[in-house]
Amino acid sequence: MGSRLALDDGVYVRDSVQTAAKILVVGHFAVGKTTFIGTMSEIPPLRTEEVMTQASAGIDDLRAVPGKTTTTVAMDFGRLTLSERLVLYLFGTPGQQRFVQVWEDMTRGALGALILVDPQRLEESFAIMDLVEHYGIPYAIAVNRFDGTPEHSLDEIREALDLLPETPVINCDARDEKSSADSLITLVRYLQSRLN
Ligand SMILES: Nc1nc2c(ncn2[C@@H]2O[C@H](COP(=O)(O)OP(=O)(O)O)[C@@H](O)[C@H]2O)c(=O)[nH]1
Ligand SMILES: [Mg+2]
Repeated sequence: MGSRLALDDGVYVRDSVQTAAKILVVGHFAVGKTTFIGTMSEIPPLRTEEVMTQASAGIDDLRAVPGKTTTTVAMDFGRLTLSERLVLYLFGTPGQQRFVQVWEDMTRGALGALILVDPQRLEESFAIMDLVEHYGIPYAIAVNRFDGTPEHSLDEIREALDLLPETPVINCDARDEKSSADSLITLVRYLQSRLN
């Protein structure tokens, strides 16, 4: 009965699932983390956003995103059953420096990270990459191209971010289910290849 329910409404994890992996979805302010987890999660995503306060003045640069009035203070959370046997728990983690304690907690037990980058604001991704590397978490780069963004090739982005040759770099539209799923699959394959 339980498994029938699970397949019917997707609320419960299927009986066949053997592995649950904790994956971080990280990136600088307004790069698309909440959108990505909202697109991918099969359960209603948990969001903790609040109207930006004085604390974020000067840290969250709103000039690049007019109309954005909230910022994620803690995290987004979602779940995705990737195959019969593998379920991913997605944790969207803010990059702002004032959330260092959140990072300490979030990185514990994380298998890998998907780092979302905006090609127009690449320099803002360095601090995030430093944090992920500091915690020793393997990662893939998902290039979230916002409308009107000039085309940079993935090789140009790889060079600008000074990535290792094996680090996966993929295009990703966080609003699109297939595109977002492809980037997660790329990350999971990379993580698996490191285990072999
Ligand atoms: N064009 C485009 N806009 C996006 C994409 N992903 C997110 N957005 C928009 O960018 C803004 C910031 O996204 P959000 O998910 O809140 O960013 P977060 O701060 O990283 O959680 C929102 O208005 C989204 O609708 C994308 O892939 N392409
Ligand atoms: Mg957010």
